[in-house]
Amino acid sequence: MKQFLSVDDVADPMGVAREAIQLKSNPFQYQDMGKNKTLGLVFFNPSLRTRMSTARAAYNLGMHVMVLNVSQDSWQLETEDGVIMDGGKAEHIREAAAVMGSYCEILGVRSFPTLTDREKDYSEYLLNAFARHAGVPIINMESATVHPLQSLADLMTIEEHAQNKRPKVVLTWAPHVKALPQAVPNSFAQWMNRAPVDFVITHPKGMELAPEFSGQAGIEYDQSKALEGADFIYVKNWSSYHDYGHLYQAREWMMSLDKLKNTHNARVMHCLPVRRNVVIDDAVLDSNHSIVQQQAANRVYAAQIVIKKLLEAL
Ligand code: AN0
Ligand code: CP
Repeated sequence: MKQFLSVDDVADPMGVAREAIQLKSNPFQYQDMGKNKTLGLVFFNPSLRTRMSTARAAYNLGMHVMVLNVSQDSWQLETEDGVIMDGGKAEHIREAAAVMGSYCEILGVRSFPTLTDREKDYSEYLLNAFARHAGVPIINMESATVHPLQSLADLMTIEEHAQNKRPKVVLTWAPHVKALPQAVPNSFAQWMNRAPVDFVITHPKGMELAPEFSGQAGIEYDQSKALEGADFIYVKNWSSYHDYGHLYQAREWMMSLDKLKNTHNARVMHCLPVRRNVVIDDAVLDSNHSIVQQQAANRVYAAQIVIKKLLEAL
């Protein structure tokens, strides 16, 4: 694997998820692989899981890790080409990415969308600038449009908990108080469309994801119909793609125990962080239906299999 920007860098998503599950039973099997190699983690936005699980994954492979919080620790970066840099931004992404690449064998980058300029966000200008100028493999730690490390951990978790060969997986929109990116649902849809599952997306009318991500998934606007017979329910808020960045409100879409009644004893998933009693009810998160903790724990092995494959291809 030369880079990990999206599912398109993965030939066999389920195969990689199974390899990650194997790693989990023997996480130090490859502890010499990363000797004298350094992973740089570059954050333009906050993170708990991605930051800690990706570092832990690198440590399991014997690597060193350096973290840079761009907004707090370093210079403000200009990302546009050809501009006169006489404003507040002291350094251009061209130099910054190349310099970071000279210090690290692999770089992870987290950069959320603006949610104001759809064309710019969906061009993935920042992630692509890193990929072009860093000169080393890039790991996407959630970009403007996708979060593939999360989706790989999600697929692992589904594989571990599946009770039948072809589970029904439902991605449901949920309320939130802030306008959030479409990256997690876009990415989840992409990975599910390439997995052996029956995949349905449910959301209020107007909250459709970009068609290049929802792909051939079934869309059902009636949440209770969509949830019938579900084995896995993936709960996530996202802001509007069509009315770009708009915060849609519909409290009745919150996940609650009564919505699980007509499911196949569904497991409930969320990438976290989750706002309790806004997105998912306490009673669900604190019940045996919830596998959010297992999902988060799997982030280590998702990152570890990706870093391992990148190290092997150096
Ligand atoms: C982010 C999002 O929805 O993309 C990160 C999720 C992993 N969530 C929030 O900002 C709350
Ligand atoms: N799920 C996830 O990526 O969490 P963080 O934003 O805390 O990294």
